[in-house]
Amino acid sequence: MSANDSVVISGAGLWTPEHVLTNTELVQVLNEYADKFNEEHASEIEAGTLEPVAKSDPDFITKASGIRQRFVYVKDGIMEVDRMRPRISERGDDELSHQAEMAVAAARKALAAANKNAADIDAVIVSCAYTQRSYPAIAIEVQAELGIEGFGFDMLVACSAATFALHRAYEMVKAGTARAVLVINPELTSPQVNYRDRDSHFIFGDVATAMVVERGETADADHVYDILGIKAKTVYSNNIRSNFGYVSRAFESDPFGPDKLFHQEGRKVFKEVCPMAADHLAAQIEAVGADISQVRRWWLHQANINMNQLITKRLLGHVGTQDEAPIVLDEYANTASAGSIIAFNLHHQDLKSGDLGVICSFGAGYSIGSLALRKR
Ligand code: CO8
Repeated sequence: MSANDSVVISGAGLWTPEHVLTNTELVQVLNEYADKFNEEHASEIEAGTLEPVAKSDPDFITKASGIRQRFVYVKDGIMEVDRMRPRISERGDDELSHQAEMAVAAARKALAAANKNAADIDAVIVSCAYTQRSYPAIAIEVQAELGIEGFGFDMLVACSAATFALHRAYEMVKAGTARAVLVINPELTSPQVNYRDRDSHFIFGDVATAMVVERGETADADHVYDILGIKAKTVYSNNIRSNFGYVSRAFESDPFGPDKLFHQEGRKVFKEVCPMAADHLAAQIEAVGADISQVRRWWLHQANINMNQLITKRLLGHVGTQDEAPIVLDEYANTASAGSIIAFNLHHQDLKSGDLGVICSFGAGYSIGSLALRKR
């Protein structure tokens, strides 16, 4: 492939919130809530008409997931037993929205890494698990804040939002409908986390990532990756679900009840998604004419360390090392679609010219998205 017809990732950016929430802190507030709730409802629980709130355990969390802490956009409110949700200040229509602020911070870093400015970009895609409103699109607000001409739009594909948006950017640049595209993933997950549910209170963290996709011939950054191939797959599953949406207002049920927050059948997800992801990755490598043993780095989705170990074992015949398949979820937790992009951000500069790497996401939908890359 010559520089003339290649499409590349030429810059990546990562914005990390300043607030850390440890497993111990999360468990402390959940267990305090459980004691309070169970005491207040002792008679119903004893009569068998109400389930007690189950307590959590920091050792379980680390062992079951590999997560040790997460970053949150706003910590205030989460640790209050009578609230247990972030206290995010509502902003006026003429102020930059929270999610756009996160997005802009990551986008500026990606633009700097790609050696590009606003005038070089023709399109902005904001792609993540949730947008804080439906319209105007967050991407258009980001576009205005950065002074970019052209167009922007939002995309939602849960855990695969980042990879699927990179696919669209690749296609736009390849088709010539945009010279360069800014793909941004402001993952503000904490407002959707049920901090009262031990099965899921530890899973998510907040972050924003961004990437610049452009034509090979215009790229002049220090670290440029040719996109050799892209691959996507979706299979409908209810095992990871949130029923929150604009229709919630019209239902008779609580618009913020447990089913309107993130919930999942974690064990089923683990069992079903791991083989799908391993097969997908093998097919992605084969499709670009390479062999698994030639892949220098795997930037995998970051939901659970045991999942990543199982997938790399199946692919490589051994559990991938930190050098082969870096883990970032111990520090960041699951950041929805941004996980594999965080891994890329933190672990790509050491690759040498000609080295192959793969970005891959897997999760809700189910959805799997990958990109095979070669360092220039
Ligand atoms: N403390 C103590 N015990 C616990 C806890 C806890 N916190 N949680 C569960 N237990 C108990 C269970 O109740 C169960 O008890 P019992 O045996 O008596 O029933 C026991 O521990 C074992 O539970 P599990 O079988 O559920 O434990 P696992 O070993 O399977 O670990 C995991 C649970 C970590 C959830 C694991 O199954 C997992 O990671 N699965 C993969 C899930 C996954 O990857 N999901 C993707 C979700 S992300 C995504 O798709 C993006 C969505 C959009 C973003 C949303 C943003 C908010």
